[in-house]
Amino acid sequence: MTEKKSDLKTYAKNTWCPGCGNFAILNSVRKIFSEMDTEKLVMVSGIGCHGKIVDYVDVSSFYTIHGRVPATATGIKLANPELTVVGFAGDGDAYGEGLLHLMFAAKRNVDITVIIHNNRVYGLTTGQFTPTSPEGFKGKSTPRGSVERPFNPLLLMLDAGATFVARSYSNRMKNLRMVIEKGINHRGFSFVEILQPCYTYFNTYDYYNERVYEIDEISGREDAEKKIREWDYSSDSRIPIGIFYREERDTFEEKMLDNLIPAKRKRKVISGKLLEKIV
Ligand SMILES: Cc1ncc(C[n+]2csc(CCOP(=O)(O)OP(=O)(O)O)c2C)c(N)n1
Ligand code: SF4
Ligand SMILES: [Mg+2]
Repeated sequence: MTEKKSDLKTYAKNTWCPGCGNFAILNSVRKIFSEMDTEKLVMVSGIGCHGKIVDYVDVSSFYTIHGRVPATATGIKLANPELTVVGFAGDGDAYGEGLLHLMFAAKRNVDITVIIHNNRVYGLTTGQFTPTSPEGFKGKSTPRGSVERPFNPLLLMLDAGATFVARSYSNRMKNLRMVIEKGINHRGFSFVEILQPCYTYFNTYDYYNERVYEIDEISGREDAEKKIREWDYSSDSRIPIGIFYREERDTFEEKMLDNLIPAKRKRKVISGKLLEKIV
């Protein structure tokens, strides 16, 4: 049965700070999901302010442990490939605690989407630096400024084998919706990073508003890499947003499962007596 719900709001009280970039992501996601068959949708979230998004959208969801969004989403997709699985992870969550999970999901080309709420700070734990905080970032754990250079997650994803690599900015609503929608519709592993200012611990609105610009979709890996390298998460250069890379490739579950749907497989019913014997 096809199920469509109109606004997808829930009873949960929203506890994000006023001005948080997460609101724009939430609104886009609600709009996109309300056009889809919500019965076949599953949201998976990590731990952090971003993770609360699953409380605010009336769709089946799984609140997983820190950094394990790609692993949990992969498990759900493998159990039932008929589901559309969309993960929501933080930058600390996906690039810190769970980086290898993210890279292996990209390598396998599982047909899931992972949306990163990249505020470049640990928001929920009140302002520590993350792998994409700029050099010199002053926060709770780096009061004199971080001495580490950030890495570029889009480059990592391209190299790991993601077949859809995109970035958007929460303050560019049209682009945000377009990129998320195309990421979800892509067959294969979709990596969508959203620059999402944390109003309270790292207010980057002015910085992004001055630098962000939209690109036309790029064709070819070399040009994608060149464009991705334009901004290194520290420099004062312009910041491209849009779809950098898209490729068609067989998915992990297509190759592994050969049209089998494990969730629909008949299981042997264990009788009470047998169970007693086992126990
Ligand atoms: C294994 C593990 N380490 C640390 C924590 C504590 N912790 C909870 S949320 C969080 C930071 C989350 O930051 P991020 O993923 O960037 O999400 P944001 O709050 O910025 O949305 C940390 C370190 C935890 N829950 N589990
Ligand atoms: S701490 Fe930052 S990321 Fe978390 S809700 Fe507040 S503004 Fe948003
Ligand atoms: Mg964060």
